[in-house]
Amino acid sequence: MTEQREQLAQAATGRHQDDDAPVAGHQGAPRSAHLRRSTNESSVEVGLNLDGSGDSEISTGVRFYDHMLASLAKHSLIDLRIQATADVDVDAHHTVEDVAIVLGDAFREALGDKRGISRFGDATVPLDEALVQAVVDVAGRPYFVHTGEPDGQAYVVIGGSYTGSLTAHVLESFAQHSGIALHVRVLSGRDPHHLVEAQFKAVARALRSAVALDPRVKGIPSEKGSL
Ligand SMILES: [Mn+2]
Repeated sequence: MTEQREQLAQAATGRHQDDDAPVAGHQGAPRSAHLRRSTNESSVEVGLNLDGSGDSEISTGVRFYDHMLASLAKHSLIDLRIQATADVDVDAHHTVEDVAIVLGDAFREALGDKRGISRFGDATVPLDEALVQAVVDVAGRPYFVHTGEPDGQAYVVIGGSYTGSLTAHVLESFAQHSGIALHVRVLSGRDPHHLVEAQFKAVARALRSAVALDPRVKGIPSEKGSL
């Protein structure tokens, strides 16, 4: 399998500076990334701005996934531009996974050295009967814990092509490639659509807190000195 990733643009601020140097956001430059990845199975392009307002323009060929990614953008305040073409005639799986991979790579790229960020985020979000808690540590060490989906959720098909098992797969791929520790606990819920959407919204709100620039944070928020 060939893989080509091209970095088209990046926010080139806030890196290789002293710990007390101003962070990117404080200088007014957006923390952003634009990545492209092509394989024999998919072609994915992601533009991302952490300092956005939740705008999105998303086309993956899997409409329910578009809906989830738009929700992720809206509630994280991260602007997202995602274009993907893939073998959806085979299955939605490659599309969904590969978009999550590039999204994670773009997220990590946009964060740079993580200077000035809050680092942790914790959100509990309801969607009618569904309730989900997401906790994030933008630690540079990938980890994913996923609990609580009701029996059968993994096997439901939503919108004709999105299989329930993809939710955990997306979140794990994103955590691995963005370098975050991500815990997602489904606390309650019944409707398959709500169960997925509440997870994306909870993750969005946790990410929003974690990547927020805190003016009281001096440099990189780690005793170790790097994340
Ligand atoms: Mn919905």
